[in-house]
Amino acid sequence: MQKFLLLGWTLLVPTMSVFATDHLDSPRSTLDPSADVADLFIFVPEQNKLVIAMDLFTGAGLNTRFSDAVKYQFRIHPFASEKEILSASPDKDTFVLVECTFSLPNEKNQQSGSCGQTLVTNGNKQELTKKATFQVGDFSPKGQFSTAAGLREDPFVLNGGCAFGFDPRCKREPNKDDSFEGLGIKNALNKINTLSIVVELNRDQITNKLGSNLLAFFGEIRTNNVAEKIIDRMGRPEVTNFLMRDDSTKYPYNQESTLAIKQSPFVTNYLQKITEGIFILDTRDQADPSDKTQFDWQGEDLTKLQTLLLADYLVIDASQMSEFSKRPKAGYFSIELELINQGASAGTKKIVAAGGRSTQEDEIDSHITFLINGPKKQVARQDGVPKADIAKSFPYTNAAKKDSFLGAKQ
Ligand SMILES: [Ca+2]
Ligand SMILES: [Ca+2]
Ligand SMILES: [Ca+2]
Repeated sequence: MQKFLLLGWTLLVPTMSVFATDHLDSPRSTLDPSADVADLFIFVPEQNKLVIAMDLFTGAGLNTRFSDAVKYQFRIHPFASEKEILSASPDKDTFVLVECTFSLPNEKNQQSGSCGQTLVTNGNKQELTKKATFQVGDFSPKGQFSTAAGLREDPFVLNGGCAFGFDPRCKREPNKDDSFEGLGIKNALNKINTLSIVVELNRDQITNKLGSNLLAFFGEIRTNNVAEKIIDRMGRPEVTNFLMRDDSTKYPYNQESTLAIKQSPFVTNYLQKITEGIFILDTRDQADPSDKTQFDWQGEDLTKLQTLLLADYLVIDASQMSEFSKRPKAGYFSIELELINQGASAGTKKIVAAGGRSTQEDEIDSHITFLINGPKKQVARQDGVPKADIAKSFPYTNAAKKDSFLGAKQ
């Protein structure tokens, strides 16, 4: 019996670990999944709105609540120009901090939350808006600075077998679009809920205060005390679970300071793991995966890709509307790819891509497309799971599934 239970657990754990883009990847957050960032979003749904959102606790039950022991933080730093995007050097000393905290749930398991917005300039803080307070679970829009948090359906869709190619049905041809229609490829996150925090910011206020439309964005979970120790952090999707993979690398990486990563004593190890992860996907469309001459990521392009992935934040041009596209051309990594393809002239031309990452986007498709294809190939890559329709207005995600397979047990 015990053997059977152990087998069940070892089968479950690897499956859970690919359930979301940053899930179960730091020791503290593994013990307290409500302090585990699973996904992060930033997008411009309409003029003068900048939406930021964070998902936590993939597989949350109907009674799961936020932690009252941590601060949920969003950080938005400006880039002076396109050049600083490629060199991974946003302004470290000026940023907008959106910080959310939650009360201890009462005897009826009700919980309230509050989010504040601050401009930080060389350590000086200026409140941008009065703190928003709300009841967890109330997702009604509230006008300017709409803020909500609670259980939602996970907007992330994935089939790992097709994304990574260990399902033989999903063999990829080098120069042909993937077509896995009719194969019955299933979403591994079907009926999974997450805890979600969503905040609608005044875009013009943010970009005016920061003096730029080009923004770096990341989320952090910090202890709710003066030490403010980082428990988990996230910027780009899949850096830890898909690129780094092993816990001995993911755990310290998740507790690093995002903008000081180049100074980390472990930076060589992080880069080595990221590079191994790049080639696992890049070789997926090769006849001979060991033939290095067939790699699509080579030379200077590869160096730029390594620098950008290590700089673990999302990049957005907030002057542009985010295209709610199901095809990966306008969302995640689109600005970075455009800059890589500009080669030596990078940073001298205005970029066309909008960047960011919206809840509408099929992130896995974006992710495997640029890693398998390299910077040049124009082939549509996918994992065979189409993105479901996601709400296009506040709170930009769908209501929680009441029949989630993890149910109301947590
Ligand atoms: Ca995480
Ligand atoms: Ca390739
Ligand atoms: Ca997909």
